[in-house]
Amino acid sequence: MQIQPVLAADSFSESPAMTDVVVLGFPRSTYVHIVRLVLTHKGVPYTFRDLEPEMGSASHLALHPFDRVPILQHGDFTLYETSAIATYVDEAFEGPGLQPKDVRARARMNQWISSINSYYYPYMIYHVTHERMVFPQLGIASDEKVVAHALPKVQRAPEPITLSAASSRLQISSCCQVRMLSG
Ligand SMILES: N[C@@H](CCC(=O)N[C@@H](CS)C(=O)NCC(=O)O)C(=O)O
Repeated sequence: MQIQPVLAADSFSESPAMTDVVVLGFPRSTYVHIVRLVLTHKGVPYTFRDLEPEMGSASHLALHPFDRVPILQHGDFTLYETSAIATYVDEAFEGPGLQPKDVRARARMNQWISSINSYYYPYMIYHVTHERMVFPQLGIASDEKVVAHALPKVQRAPEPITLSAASSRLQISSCCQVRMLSG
């Protein structure tokens, strides 16, 4: 099954003269989707720059020393880490508030985001999705032992996360986004 990006690479892009917000990443990335969804929901126009050909290069590492995406540039301000970017976009721009005003609801949101990043994402993506979806697409043999080790860790999620190898990236994306928008 071919997974399409939630947003096309050039959707909502504007000419650089019209916006000083740039999202750098590659179109399939779950975390890049989250940043783009947040910007879209806030009504902030942005330019998307595909960093895939530059991943790991000196120019990429100068922007993100941990060799990841997304990266947000807003004028002369550069920021990485999806959660920090989402919070920044919410607080730096007009538009609908994305975070609960209630302090406990906001804490719960951050608990969920941190849990996804720390406990679920590595197993769901690196162990399940890569083995079942990415490796076969690249012609690399997948290892079901890795999947079998990861699934129980994913399934102990306190709220139901329906996991299928084909859609796990999108589900994680929507999980984080739903949490950001809740409350
Ligand atoms: N903690 C980072 C994680 C970002 C991340 O893992 N991004 C993936 C794409 S979804 C990436 O850059 N992968 C490149 C690689 O692993 O080489 C964040 O929240 O932004």
